[in-house]
Amino acid sequence: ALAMAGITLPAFAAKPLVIGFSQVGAESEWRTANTVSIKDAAKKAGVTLKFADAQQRQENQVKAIRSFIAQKVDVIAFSPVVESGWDTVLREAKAAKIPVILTDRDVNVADKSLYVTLIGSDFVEEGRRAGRWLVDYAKKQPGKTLNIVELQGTVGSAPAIDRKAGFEEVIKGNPQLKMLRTQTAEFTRAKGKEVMEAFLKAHGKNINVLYAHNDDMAIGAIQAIEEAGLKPGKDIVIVSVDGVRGAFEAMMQGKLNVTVECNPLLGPLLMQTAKDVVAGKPVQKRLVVEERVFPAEVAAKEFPNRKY
Ligand code: GYE
Repeated sequence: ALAMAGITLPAFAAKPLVIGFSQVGAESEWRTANTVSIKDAAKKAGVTLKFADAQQRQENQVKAIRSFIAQKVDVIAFSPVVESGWDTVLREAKAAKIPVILTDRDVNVADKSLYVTLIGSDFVEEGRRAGRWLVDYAKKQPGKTLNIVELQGTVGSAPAIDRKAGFEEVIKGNPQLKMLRTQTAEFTRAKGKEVMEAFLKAHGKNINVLYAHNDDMAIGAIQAIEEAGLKPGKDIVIVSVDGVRGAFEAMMQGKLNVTVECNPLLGPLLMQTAKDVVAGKPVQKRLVVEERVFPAEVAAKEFPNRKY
């Protein structure tokens, strides 16, 4: 009937694109928003999404990728929990001629042809932005030394490595800023609270600043600070990354001083890129998303506009 009406459908219309996606886990508000974005975008784009949650374990991601290869999906996409250890499984995907798209986090492989592109943020720049905010803050109290504690993300993950490096680059050589302690809290609220408790026990009122690699750890730490009888955002200045709703709520309560945005809404760009790759269109090796810095002063005004 369509043909009689003069309508022809392209041959591939009947066969939807199949993407196998291996997600890191559900460790943070950011991650949840990222998962929702990818699932929604797949639905809207008519893509069949095979979604696997790795529960923060690389071995689960490797298994998921191997299963996607066995199922002959059209595209494999994943957010690598850590940077290293991907060469073998990515070579297997390449041998099976299945293109690989990285989302959010980078891998450390010698052969860059093992993946098509990385869609995500510039984490080094996020770390620099956090550092620059703190340098400006320190300028307002000349002569005062600020002792910093740092909560790192997942050990070996791109955002933990890069956010640390970017921050250090900016504060290095500043005589007012001194790193007291740095430790991982795995990007979770529970760990953020636990590690902050240990920092407080060891250093108490000597801590002036907390730099957390994500909002969730900052929010966990805020609880620890309050339980220790101190005022988060005042007695201890808090700088974090992501810009999730929970961070805006904390800023509006005066408990968080600034969050550096990291955009999790990568779904639409992933679907478009996957389609382009399968259609043989050239794509850039790196697709970076635009981000801002939100100090507490603008939190109430920006809150209604936030999408995650
Ligand atoms: O900042 C953190 C999440 O890889 C950018 O992972 C992502 C990070 C994000 O757990 O909240």
